[in-house]
Amino acid sequence: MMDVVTIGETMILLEAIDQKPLKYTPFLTKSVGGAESNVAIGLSRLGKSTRWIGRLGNDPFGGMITSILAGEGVDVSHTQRDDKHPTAVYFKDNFGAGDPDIYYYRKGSASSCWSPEHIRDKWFEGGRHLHMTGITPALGEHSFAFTKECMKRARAKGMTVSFDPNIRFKLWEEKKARSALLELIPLCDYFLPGQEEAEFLFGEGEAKYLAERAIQLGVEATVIKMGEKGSFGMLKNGQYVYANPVQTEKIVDTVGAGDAFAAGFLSYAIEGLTASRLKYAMERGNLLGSLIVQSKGDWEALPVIERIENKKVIVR
Ligand code: KDG
Repeated sequence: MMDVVTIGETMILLEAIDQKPLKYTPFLTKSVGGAESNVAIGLSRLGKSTRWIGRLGNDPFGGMITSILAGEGVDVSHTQRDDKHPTAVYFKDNFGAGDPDIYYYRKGSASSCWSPEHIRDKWFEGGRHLHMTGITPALGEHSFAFTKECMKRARAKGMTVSFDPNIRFKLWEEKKARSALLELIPLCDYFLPGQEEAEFLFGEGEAKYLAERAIQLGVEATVIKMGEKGSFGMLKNGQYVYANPVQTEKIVDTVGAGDAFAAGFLSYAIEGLTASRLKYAMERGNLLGSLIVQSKGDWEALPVIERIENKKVIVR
């Protein structure tokens, strides 16, 4: 049994080692980042079995990504390598206040060529839950059809599905993004937008209104992530709960906060949700979100289970 399967693009991440802006720094450090693999690592560190499926170039960067993920205990055995298209790269400029600026070099990458013909039934074999995000449908010409088909196939195999819209306006136009995401939401069980993303999709409103709109689209549960205000969750039967935020001492890098939330949330949600379990799941999501923003890196600071259960502080 594989607890969680995630599918998406993981890239090489380059950012300054020093405190200088990207334009001036002579020193870059090389790491990896990808919304879906960040979630897989988070869940693996919480003791869940995870599989990440990506399409990478047949280059040293693809090799670096699979090595790191395998080292984190994530199954990468179904990941595809492409001889003709490279592994994507992105730069993070974390200079100054607020969210870092992101620069993508991913057009024509191996994952942006994804289409439904690449899907294999064995990806879902023994899987319990599939997690995908709105980054994948934004990548290329056929990647919307690819995402839709993955979600449908997982459900046909009896898996539950979660979907984080992860809207990246650098990757697609607003109109296209809205209509595509609204078409994908009904194919998931757990929908996990940030408040701004939910407002982009459903119009401005309070968290309760936004959650009701998602539930009307047929999902089992939805959680509206509100950053420093915590999170608001609703079940299909209309029961709703609020989870307090976890105080953060300092915010260093906000990239990966949503993925950390998803990992914490799913570590409970994959066992099924009642109102009280929904609250626990959201509290764990809030905790992981607050931990990840306090240091550099999209996933490196994700905790191992012993750490959050207060047994011992262990950093892998
Ligand atoms: O959610 C964090 C991701 O945005 C980051 O790891 C890189 O996948 C990424 C993307 O597409 O921005």
